[in-house]
Amino acid sequence: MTSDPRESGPVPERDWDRAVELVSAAGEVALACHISPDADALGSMLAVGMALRAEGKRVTASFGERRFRVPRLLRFLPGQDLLVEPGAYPTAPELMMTFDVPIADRLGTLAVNAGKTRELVVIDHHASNTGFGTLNLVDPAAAATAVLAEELLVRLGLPIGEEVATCLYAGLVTDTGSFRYSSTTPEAHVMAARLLATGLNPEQIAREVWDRSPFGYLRVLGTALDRAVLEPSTGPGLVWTFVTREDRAAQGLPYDEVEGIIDVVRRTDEADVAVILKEDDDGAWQVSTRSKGAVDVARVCAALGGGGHARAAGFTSHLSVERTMDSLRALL
Ligand SMILES: [Mn+2]
Repeated sequence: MTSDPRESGPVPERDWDRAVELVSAAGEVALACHISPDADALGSMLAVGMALRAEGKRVTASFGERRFRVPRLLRFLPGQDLLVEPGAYPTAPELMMTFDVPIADRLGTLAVNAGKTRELVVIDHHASNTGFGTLNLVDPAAAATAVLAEELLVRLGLPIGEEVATCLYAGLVTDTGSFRYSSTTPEAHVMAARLLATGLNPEQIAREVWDRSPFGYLRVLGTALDRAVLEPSTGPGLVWTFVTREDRAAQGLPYDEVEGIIDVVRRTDEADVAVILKEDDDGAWQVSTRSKGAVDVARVCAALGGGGHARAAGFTSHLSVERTMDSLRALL
């Protein structure tokens, strides 16, 4: 597996042409993004969905989770009336498109539908993408899937208004960490400028995705920080903590509200790698990892059944906290 995006290069022209042909010819399009959607996955999907619907196409959009629920911090995204529960999704759609999904597993229950579609167009920027589509528009050098979603809309000749732009901008701004991560290219800023010109509200988007939480979050954050452990001699330095179901239940905090804790933990100067284990409502541990660059956490997480990017990746563990950390330490 390569982690250097420069080795893969951009999407070939013939693949873009084929995508335009497929989408133009379709009367009905089924869209899907990865389970536990982030702003890039959901935003890219809704942006394309709204633009295609405005063209008169029948559009369905979803993600394959048994407990289908849009995370609270993404509910401001326009176009959510396109969403259907995975049970109401077309069983064998003629044309299906996936957004920000590196492997079919991350489609959750919709992987079954994807297996029955005639054409499966995969739009993604993960270097680890397995190319599970009949057509794969994958560019690991793209700062976000939203970059590729925008390009598709431009190539289709579809207008990008304020609502579509809001969804694309949410994906771009979160996947670049507000234009701070290594994915921040001149192209990313130029794209942001194009989107801002539609009149979208960057202050509102930033507040929704980063700067608000219920009060109970402060308590759970405090508990997680209290528990944080620094292991300077593990690999290039490790800092880690965990949040249990009980921690959240005591504050009435849903799972997706604790996603941002890793951004506090990863500040630690003495550690190159930061890890948080978050117990979900089913009792499984959702493990998020971040690296400052010395360790490719996508490879570490792939070895444990997960995936992601070199500097931000994750996996699911059904072991205890201690045993999960042991298997992680062994790989660091
Ligand atoms: Mn992404």
